[in-house]
Amino acid sequence: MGELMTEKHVKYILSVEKKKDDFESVVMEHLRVNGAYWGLTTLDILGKLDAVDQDEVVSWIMQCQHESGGFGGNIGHDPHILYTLSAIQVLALFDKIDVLDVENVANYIASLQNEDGSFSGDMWGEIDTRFSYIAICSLALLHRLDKINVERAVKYIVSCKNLDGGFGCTPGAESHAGQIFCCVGALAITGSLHHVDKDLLGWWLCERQVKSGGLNGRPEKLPDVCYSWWVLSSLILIDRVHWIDKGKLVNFILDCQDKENGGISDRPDDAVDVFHTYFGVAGLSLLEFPGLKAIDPAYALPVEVVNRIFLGK
Ligand code: GRG
Repeated sequence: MGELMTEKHVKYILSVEKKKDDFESVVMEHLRVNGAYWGLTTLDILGKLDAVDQDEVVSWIMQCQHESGGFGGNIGHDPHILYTLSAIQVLALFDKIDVLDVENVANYIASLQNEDGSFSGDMWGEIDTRFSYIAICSLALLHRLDKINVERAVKYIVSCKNLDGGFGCTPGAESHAGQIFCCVGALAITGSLHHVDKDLLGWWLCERQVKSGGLNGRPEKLPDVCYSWWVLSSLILIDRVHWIDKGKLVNFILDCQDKENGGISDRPDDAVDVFHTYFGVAGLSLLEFPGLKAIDPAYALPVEVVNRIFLGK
């Protein structure tokens, strides 16, 4: 088995946090709350979350909240459900969900549910099963699933199921591994996995593994480290992860490391970024790579954080 450059990845994540005006930082400006979730969860899985100043992070996250209860991607940005989940997840990492006005946040999320059970991402109304997952995951973490109509939310997700066993972003849309994670994750959280044809979906998902050992997101596409998360977590949730070659996938992820400066890229020899570093490390955690904390495949948070929230330990 190859080596995971843990110290270098920690250094890389910490250096990205400090840079404010290089190209990547400017491009990431509106996604900063998502970036915080990716970077901090990576540090936690690597056992290095204490390398950051938690009070500083929590105070900044809270400044990204809008009076509606939702969070923007950065201070002064409009709220969106995408950043709201990341903000809750970051607070969960630090065991700080109690700084939230939970009622206000839960009301914001519930206000985005539509008549047919689907969710919009924000006030402008785009609908996508990503937002269904985010609403369900966020409200579950806040213990406020009772704020929405779960039955209709599940019915909408099931209406996005395709003949190949996969799921798309809206009814009739092509199956895509990212959307499959969202739909399977939401069905798992709501105890509704009986709606999934596990053998059919498992077959589609394990077909995502290509010769190099990496996974793609749909047929005929290139492999990308991020699908190590979207595909693997789904396979684990439907109990079919033994259908792929885990060793080959581990090697593919390790080959995507920048062994000198840290960070992980989408494919070997490409430029690294925080998104792929997170999904590479999270994928290795799902593959039970030695030395990493376990991550929960439905909540995308370390298992110990999920246990603290749901089991109080
Ligand atoms: C908490 C982990 C977590 C997620 C929150 C935002 C979200 C919920 C889920 C996103 C799911 C998704 C759609 C992932 C796919 C991301 C991606 C790499 C899209 C690229 O799509 P294409 O079509 O790429 O550009 P391909 O690989 O098909 O060529």
